[in-house]
Amino acid sequence: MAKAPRRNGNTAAIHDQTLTRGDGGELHQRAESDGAVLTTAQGGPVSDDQNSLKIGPRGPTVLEDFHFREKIFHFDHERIPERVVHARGYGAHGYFETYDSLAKYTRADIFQRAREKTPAFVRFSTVAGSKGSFDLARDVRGFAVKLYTKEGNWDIVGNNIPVFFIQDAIKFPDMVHAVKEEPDRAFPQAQSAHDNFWDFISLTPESMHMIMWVMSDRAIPRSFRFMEGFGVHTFRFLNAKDESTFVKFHWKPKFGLQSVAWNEAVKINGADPDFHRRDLWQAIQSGNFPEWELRVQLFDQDFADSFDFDVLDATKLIPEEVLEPIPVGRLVLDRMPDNFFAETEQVAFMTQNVPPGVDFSNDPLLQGRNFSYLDTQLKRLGGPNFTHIPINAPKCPFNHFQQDGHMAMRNPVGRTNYQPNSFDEGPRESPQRGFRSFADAEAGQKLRLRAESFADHYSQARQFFNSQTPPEQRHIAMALTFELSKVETPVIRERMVAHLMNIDEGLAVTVADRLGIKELPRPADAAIVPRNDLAPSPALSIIQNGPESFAGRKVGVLVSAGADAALLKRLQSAVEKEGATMEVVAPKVGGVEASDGSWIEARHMIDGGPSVLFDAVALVLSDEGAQRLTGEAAARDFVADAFAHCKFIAFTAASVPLLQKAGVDPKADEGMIDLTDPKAVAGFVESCRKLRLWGREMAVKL
Ligand code: HDE
Repeated sequence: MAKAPRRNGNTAAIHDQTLTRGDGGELHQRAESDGAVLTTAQGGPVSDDQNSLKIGPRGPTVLEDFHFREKIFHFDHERIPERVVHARGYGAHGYFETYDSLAKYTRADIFQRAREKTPAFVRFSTVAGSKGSFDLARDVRGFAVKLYTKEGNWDIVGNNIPVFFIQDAIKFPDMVHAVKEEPDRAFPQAQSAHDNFWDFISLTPESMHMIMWVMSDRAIPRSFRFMEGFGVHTFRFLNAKDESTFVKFHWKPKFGLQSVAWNEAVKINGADPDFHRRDLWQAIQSGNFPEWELRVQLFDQDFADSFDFDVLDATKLIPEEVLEPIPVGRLVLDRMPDNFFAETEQVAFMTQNVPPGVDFSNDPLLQGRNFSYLDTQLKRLGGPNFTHIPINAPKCPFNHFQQDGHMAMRNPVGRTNYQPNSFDEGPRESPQRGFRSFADAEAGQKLRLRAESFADHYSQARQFFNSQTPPEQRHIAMALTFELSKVETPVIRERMVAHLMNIDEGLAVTVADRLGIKELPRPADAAIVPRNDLAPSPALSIIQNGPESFAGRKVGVLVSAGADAALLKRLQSAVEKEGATMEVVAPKVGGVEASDGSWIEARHMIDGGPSVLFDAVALVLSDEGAQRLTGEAAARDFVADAFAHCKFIAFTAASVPLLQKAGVDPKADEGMIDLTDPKAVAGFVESCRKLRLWGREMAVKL
């Protein structure tokens, strides 16, 4: 047997499943021959881990059994509080590579040298659901990046949506209470489609812009790899002369944007609740490293003063067409954590972690976050020494006089634990190298106020809607209808339609009609008349920012016994040439015998590999196989769903009976690709670059 792996010289060995036999005899022999003896946490060797210590074979367990007590005690305390928001998440390691020096704008060390590589850890998340919820909830995605710079950790704790629901941090607990499960019944889980959420939203007009994003396909991404990230707030860069430039951070995915259809999301949650996790895991493990480009929108006070909206208002964005984001570096994720708990669960992101040369703006949301993130770590990680946990520790030298507390792992040596001191011991502050805040002049009355400049709640919501392609606009209308149809209180539905009237009357009419609202409400009172003159911003659309490539995507091929082996080989090589992958779905997971007698391994049986798990599908069936599958609901669903979700479908002539039985016309549109023509394989992969044939949607009427 192979040697049990050891970690970092730790004696705790990870042993083979077969070692957990009832009597433990085999375990003894193997462990001893490997030199890895099971011990207690105190290091004491354990003689029997299968039976507790008893008085006689049928007698009581004795309190004296310290190994038993230690084992159960530790197990009882395995859980730490989940994050109050963003509980469900998945992380990976990687690096950030700086393109060119940005010294003109910032003195942050990370931006001083071209091609500098900085270690990074990223955690993606949903917001509303608890830790065990499913990945394809309609929700904002967290996009939190920790950069271990040479001047300390810099956390850009962002989302995949560039604006937020609220303008002032004091509303955050209300907003989160409203979206999470209702407190009396404890449902719905990981869903915004319920009364409390829409009640709060319909009473909070500042959330309308964000609501447009959350009802769009941005909230149901196909993969973490295919979504953007945004720092959301306006930050500052400070250069060596302490001159300030405002900055907004945008992460652009190398593989382009892509989302799924809502009907598909619902089914993915059933078929694979870990869809996003698995996707990231598979991509990184197979060496297809996800990548994003960091782009920055840089602007000065004059731009801020003349811009249409207040740059301190997190419900507004600066369109990329108005202020072009400049590429400054790339983020590559190339390694999964060794241990989910140690790294992804314990990682503590904090907005206030900024290096010298990066500073905050007065955005009242950011100001509130700078308190919350430190506070939350104390609760979750149990004490003030959470920076001693390896994932949170800086990777640069650090020296301070903080000491003691629960679980202190790094303890000072020597006599002086204060400064100034007479012994010339210990670190000293550095006015040159240390963090300096921008010396902005602040004045005013102390009041609980919302700036007048934050008062326009509809114009950018309208601009977002106007920037979408027709299919994307349809999806927004469908999402609003779906969500509001789950709201049991009619007045909340109507109040929402009244807000939509200020965003787009056509949208309001469609939603009202689909909800069965007989009389269209008056537009909601608006503090500022919504503007009509904001130019559409194509950067806000997913479809207009597609990759024009199928790289990183997945084809599911449904096969049966007697499938054309040569065709499958051609398909596989064309898909792989494109940088995509192919997975075989067969009646039995063991696989099928192909036409030439070769054996084709399958990845899924049909029930376990529904077409919602793939970006495109192919049917490579024999005459007999197709006939047989016409009688199987899972096979018919495979085809019908792929068609309904506007996917490209390639098929052999023999597969036509299954298409027909599933109600799909083999000649329905250009998304149906007959593989009879030998050139069709290449044509199929080329078509897949469009990702979806949204034009089909009107015919399908999902
Ligand atoms: Fe957070 N947020 N947030 N948030 N947030 C947390 O911190 C908070 C906001 C975001 O993967 C918590 O460690 C307040 C905006 C992400 O570990 C908590 C406000 C944006 C993550 C917290 C906001 C975010 C969090 C919960 C209103 C996008 C997950 C656990 C002012 C720019 C990070 C924790 C991870 C997590 C507070 C609003 C992003 C409670 C008070 C806006 C990605 O501290």
